[in-house]
Amino acid sequence: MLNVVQRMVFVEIPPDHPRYLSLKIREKLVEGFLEGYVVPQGLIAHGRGEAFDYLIGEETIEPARRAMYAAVAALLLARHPVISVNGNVAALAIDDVIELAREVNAKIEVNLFYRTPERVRKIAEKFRERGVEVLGTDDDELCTIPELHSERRKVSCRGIYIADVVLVAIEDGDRTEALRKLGKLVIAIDLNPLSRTARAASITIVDNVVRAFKEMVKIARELKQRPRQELENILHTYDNYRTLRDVLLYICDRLRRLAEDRGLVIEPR
Ligand code: PTJ
Repeated sequence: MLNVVQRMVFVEIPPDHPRYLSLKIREKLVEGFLEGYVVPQGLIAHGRGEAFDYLIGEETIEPARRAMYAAVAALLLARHPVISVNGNVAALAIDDVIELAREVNAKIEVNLFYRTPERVRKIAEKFRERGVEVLGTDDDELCTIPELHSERRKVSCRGIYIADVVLVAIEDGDRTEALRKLGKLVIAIDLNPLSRTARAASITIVDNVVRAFKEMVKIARELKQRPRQELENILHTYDNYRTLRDVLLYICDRLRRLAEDRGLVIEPR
């Protein structure tokens, strides 16, 4: 590990750099990696996410917002809502995860694909520093999801195991399918509309976690004021096929517009 760290190059990113925000987000993940709670595979996953973020224009698009309303309604209506956190999510959105969990009264659970006691402890510590206790640690009572063979099968008996609604983000495909088979409503935040997670989830939010959690906090504050009947209506009229279709059509239209309107050329500033 020391060799890897010694070989890494760090430079100060000037705030006027056109890709400043995106580069700062990368640095958060690299910091998490150096602290030992983000896995190298998480850095690769982020690269894939960045590519899809480019395609949607690095903003929250309408189908994603529609999915967020359904997701927040589901979380508010749930009996046992749980937000699942991995290394990347902890590095990129920890404060907004905490805020959303507060607004919708959800538990937060650490659940890792590359689970090691050390990584679990480090992520739990990040939350503890902010005054929040999380489920899924090695001190917690862990139950097993029989349909899963990866380390993700170990879940908290008080959390994901009994949850009716689970929010996952930056996730590999298997678990969403397994959780759905157990009858849970799964909300996924995933920038790739074609991933197995995106296609297997009950509600798919195709957006960057950096924007999505923040936006969902605002939506939760808005929806909490509405009658239960209205939340049920938002949830029951929601169609995830339509969302995924609209995301793909949005990307197609956007690329066509860029190609046809000379939007591919960057003029000097
Ligand atoms: O911390 P661990 O051990 O649980 O491991 C986490 C990783 C990310 C390594 C693990 O879940 C994994 O391998 O995920 P995948 O299979 O690479 O899938 C990640 C998905 O998240 C891909 O579809 C990416 O496009 C998407 N993604 C990446 N970054 C973001 C994202 N979606 C939303 N916001 C992002 N910032």
